[in-house]
Amino acid sequence: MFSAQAARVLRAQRIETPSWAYGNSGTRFKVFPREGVPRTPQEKIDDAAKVHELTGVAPSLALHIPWDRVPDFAELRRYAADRGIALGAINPNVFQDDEYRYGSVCAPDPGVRRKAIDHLLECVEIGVATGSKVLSVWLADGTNYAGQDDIRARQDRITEALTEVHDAMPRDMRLLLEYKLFEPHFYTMDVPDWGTSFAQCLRIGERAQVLVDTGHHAPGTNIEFIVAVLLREGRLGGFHFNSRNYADDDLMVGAADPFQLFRIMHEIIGGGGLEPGGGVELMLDQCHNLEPSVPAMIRSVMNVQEATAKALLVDRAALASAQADGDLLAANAVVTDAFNTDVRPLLGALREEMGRHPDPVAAYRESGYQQRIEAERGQGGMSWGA
Ligand code: LRH
Ligand code: MN
Ligand code: MN
Repeated sequence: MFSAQAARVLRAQRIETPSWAYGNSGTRFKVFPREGVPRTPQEKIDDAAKVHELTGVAPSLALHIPWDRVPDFAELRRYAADRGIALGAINPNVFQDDEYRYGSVCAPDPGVRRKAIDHLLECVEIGVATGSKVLSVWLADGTNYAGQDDIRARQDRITEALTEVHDAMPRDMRLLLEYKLFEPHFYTMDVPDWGTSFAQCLRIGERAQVLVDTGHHAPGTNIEFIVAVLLREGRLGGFHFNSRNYADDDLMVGAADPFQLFRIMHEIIGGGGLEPGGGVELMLDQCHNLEPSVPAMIRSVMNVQEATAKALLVDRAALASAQADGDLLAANAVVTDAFNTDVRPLLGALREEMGRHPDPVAAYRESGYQQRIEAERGQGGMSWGA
């Protein structure tokens, strides 16, 4: 049984799905189009609403601009609200225009930097119209060769640009700065790791925090350690959850290494990140190259829920006492016992209490939604990045 406290946390948990995961995606070798993929941002909202209807814990959708550009964002917000969906993080895109060849806010050319900053400022405005409280900034900026540009000057340019954006945000909006070790650049990325993001956030302002995309680290990086340290500093803004076997694979969260996801949730809970007002955004950032997106999203949301439920089962009193006694085997057993518990029946019961089907994937199959969208939308859906 879950404790009353654990059940409360699970009921209150919110997992945000990304608009781009509902579109077609693939690799640079091939995008295999799928049937039933959304043709418009509105249809992405329809799919997100289905995921929320069946899981009960995914009530918001992150947008990527300009991929999700519409003439009237206030109207899109109303369209979403009518379907029980809020518009979540706004992800500006400063990596796909020809001008960004040598970077966006880090570019040596001040005109290019201005263009990038203006886009970020426009995204703040869009966020005001959509009711979004998070601006998720990922910079593709970097260099490919030693000496290509001045590393420290580029850091200064980030601080200058993002301070301007930060100061233009309404008081209740946060700027989350995402880091990525490599790609698209292969000598330096300008924000390659949590240390750089953290150092920038300290200079940018109080409402700047670090965004951890689980696929953006060197193999073997201890992500939960990063989580613990950032939470302690009050600078863990949130996650882009996904799974990776090699690099930025963007596979379904919890697929490749459910134990890592559990360890991350254990640290988030330990640091108070899931308490009311804890401020840690649990967002997914995935691509579905082969599998249909809606059931894959449902599965992903369930994977995060399962990892959370297991982390909530950790007997923290027993853990603290084993740690105080220096009994590392007992301490480790407390953690692994929780991980090895099958929480699926408990979560099924909780969903029933919340008026949902205990098995959202089965409910999706029974709903006929997939057949309906395939018939209605055919193969002409939107692609990732367009
Ligand atoms: C970069 C990234 C970033 C982008 C998204 C599409 O690899 O993780 O979050 O916005 O992919
Ligand atoms: Mn990401
Ligand atoms: Mn990524």
